Amino acid sequence: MSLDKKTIDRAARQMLERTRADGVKTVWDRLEAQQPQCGFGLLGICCRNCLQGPCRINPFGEPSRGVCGADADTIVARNLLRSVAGGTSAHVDHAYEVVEALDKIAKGQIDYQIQDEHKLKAIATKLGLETDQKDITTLAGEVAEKAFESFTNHTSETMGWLAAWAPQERIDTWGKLGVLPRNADREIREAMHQTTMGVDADPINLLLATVKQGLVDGFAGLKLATDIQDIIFGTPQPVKAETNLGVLKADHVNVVVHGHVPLLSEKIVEWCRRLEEEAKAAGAAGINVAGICCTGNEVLMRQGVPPATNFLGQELALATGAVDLMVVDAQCIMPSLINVAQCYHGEIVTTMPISKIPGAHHVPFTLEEADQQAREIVRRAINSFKKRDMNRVQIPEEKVPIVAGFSVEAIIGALAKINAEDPLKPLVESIKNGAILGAVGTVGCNNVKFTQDLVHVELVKQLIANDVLVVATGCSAHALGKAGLLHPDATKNVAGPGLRQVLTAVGEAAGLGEPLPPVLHMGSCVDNSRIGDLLIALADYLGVAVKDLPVAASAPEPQHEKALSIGTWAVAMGILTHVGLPPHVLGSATVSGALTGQPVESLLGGKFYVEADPVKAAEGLINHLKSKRKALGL
Ligand code: BF8
Ligand code: SF4
Repeated sequence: MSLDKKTIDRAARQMLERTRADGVKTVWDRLEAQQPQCGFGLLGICCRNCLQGPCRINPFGEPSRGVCGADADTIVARNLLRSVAGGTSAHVDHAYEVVEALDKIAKGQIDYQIQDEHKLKAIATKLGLETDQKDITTLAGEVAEKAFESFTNHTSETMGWLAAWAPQERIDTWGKLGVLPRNADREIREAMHQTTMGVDADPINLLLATVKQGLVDGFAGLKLATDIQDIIFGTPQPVKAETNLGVLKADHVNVVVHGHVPLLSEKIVEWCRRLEEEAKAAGAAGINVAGICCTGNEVLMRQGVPPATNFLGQELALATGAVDLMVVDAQCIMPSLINVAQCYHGEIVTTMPISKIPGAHHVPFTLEEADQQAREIVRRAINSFKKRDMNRVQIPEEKVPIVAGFSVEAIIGALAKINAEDPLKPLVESIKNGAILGAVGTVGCNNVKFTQDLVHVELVKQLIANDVLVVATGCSAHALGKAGLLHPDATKNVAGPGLRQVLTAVGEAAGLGEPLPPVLHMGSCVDNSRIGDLLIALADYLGVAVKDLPVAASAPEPQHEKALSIGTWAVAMGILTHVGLPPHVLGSATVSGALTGQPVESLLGGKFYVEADPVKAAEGLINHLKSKRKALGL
């Protein structure tokens, strides 16, 4: 495969030339080695759910049933439900950890603080808790208790975090379909039960259970994690930084945080700052910390830490020979990091009991001893710096300025500078008068089956040129940042005239001296909840349902099960959700037809839309926004 086919990122290309010259294998080589990938797996018609299997369905004839009699529809729907439950469990487990931290803060057991008391009170109020005359730690304990109930309880009532935040119209819709979740643990357990041998064979019933998982993901995963993280670490505000491998510094100790849960990365950032002098004593100019994947987004939003790269660049960061230590928690971490680090330099440190890699150094990170462990990890990085061979350091020059940190609170804050009484009005007016055609959230991963970042970037360029406001999270936000689209210059040079005029007016009113970027970086993948919050607020303001807004979602290069669970939540919210490639469902016309058309669209208002070509996808999304505008009489 030529380098041009592998990535559009120039820094990544430079590193790929290096790994090729050195004979170091990367994710692209391993994809090639996997060819041809199994057709049964791709179509989703392989079942390994019992020991009578594995069973494979012949898509062109016989056998049309597995040993137990399950047909392609059943097998595909079961596999999909398990994948979505996998993604959901990752987000819920993440959320659980931060709730546990809040609970321990309330009990005075750990050295983390509550940074946003205002948000704590707002959330407590929404949950129906009395906030007057309560001290902050008491209230934090009560909020944690409510959050725990959304994970586990012994009633059959609707999950509290959903009941408190979902619009009534949605709750009614989901109620009629019987998909309102009770609590996260029960629903995830039930999905495993429902899909085990000899339980559910009805593909539509299995799809409804998948929708339920999407709701667990959206409310007990994404929303709960974001809410509690904002309470503990602060609600993000716009911040300037730079991105791409050029943020690594040859003369500094380079520490990279990679993974998802900011409980670890925040402490690492803190200790990188505190141990500057030790690094200088070791001959470095200081300590430079950079991020990869979503924990990178978390510390970018709140600490201004520069993101080094996104999912597909993780091995290439090590190939610079300049990363002294990469510390990881969970999710999206390639086991291959060890081999690349062994060839170039750097130590990989794992930190979680559920996420170990042979060859990595393991420091069991706990909330109770977070400071000691973070200090130990940063000291290991300083030691590793001493062993670095400077002759083998090769850092690409690419680094691109970005603006990130657009929480809903930050967006409303900027809009309030135009209209303090009624902050949403300027945005809604701009949508109504057509200056802004609508909004698209681009989210999710890189997938090595695509040229890295290509679909994200080309799709978004088309959208903003056509006056579509884009909000972005996850590895999509990284891709757009590297391409210069998270910067005011892109408003001047790429955005259409209507969008440019609105973003310039808001930027000036907010005293920024420049326009807002045409793509608003809203955070990590769990922060997709921020997009949900914004849409709920907009729909409420307009007195319509979220499904009627001129908006859409897109995961241009999805790879992870989490992208599937997030996409399912978006569709359940009533949003058209574009994916650059379909999940493994094409072996069932019933399942793939339902997801991309009926009955999903008529039942929920949203559906999936599959298109690999970014220009065609942009066209499809723009047509969708126009049809929604028309239906609203705009
Ligand atoms: O949670 S976008 S590749 S890093 S799964 Fe993973 Fe996908 Fe990146 Fe973030 Ni999200
Ligand atoms: Fe085969 Fe049925 Fe067992 Fe699946 S559950 S492996 S289809 S016998």
